[in-house]
Amino acid sequence: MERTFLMLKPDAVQRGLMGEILGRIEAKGYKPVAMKFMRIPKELAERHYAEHKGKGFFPGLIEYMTSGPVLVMVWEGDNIIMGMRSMMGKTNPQDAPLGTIRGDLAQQTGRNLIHGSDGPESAKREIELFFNDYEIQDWKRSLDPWFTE
Ligand code: DAT
Ligand code: MG
Repeated sequence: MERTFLMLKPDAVQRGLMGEILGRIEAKGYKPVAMKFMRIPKELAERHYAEHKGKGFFPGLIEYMTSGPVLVMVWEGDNIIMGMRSMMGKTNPQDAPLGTIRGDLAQQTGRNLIHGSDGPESAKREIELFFNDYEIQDWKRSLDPWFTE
C-alpha cells in the first residue's frame, strides 16, 4: 500500500475543520498510520517547502505555516498520493472544483487548508522529515478487505 504525508494547516485547525476534513479521508477508506499535533518550527517549515525558497510568496507561506498548531499525518491507501491530490483539489481553491476539500471549504491559495505530497519521492522525504519510525503504526484494520480487494 502507498503512503502519503498530509498536513491540516493552521487555518484548518483554527476554523475547527479538522473533523470535517478527517471525516472525508476516513470515509474514503484510507487508513491513518501516524498523527501528530504540533507547532512547526520555522526551520522545519523552510525545509518542508524548500522547493519554493526564493519565490515571492515564500515568506508569507512560512509565516502562515508557523502561525499556529497543525496536524501532521501519514495515511495509507491504494494510489493514495494521487487520490488525496484529487480530494484536495487545485492549489488555488478558486480553481478547485466543488466536491474537493479546497473547492468546498477555502477561498484563497494562501489559506488552502491542507497539504498533501505530490509524488512518491516527496511523500518519502516529507514523511521522514516529520516522523520517526516508531511514530508510524503498521496495523491491520478489520474493515480493510471491504475497502481494497
Ligand atoms: P500544493 O500545496 O497544491 O502542493 P505548491 O506545492 O505549488 O501547491 O505550493 C505550496 C503552498 O505554497 C501552497 O499550498 C500555497 C502556497 N503557494 C503556492 N503558490 C502560491 C502563490 N502563487 N501565492 C501564494 N501562495 C502560494
Ligand atoms: Mg506541493
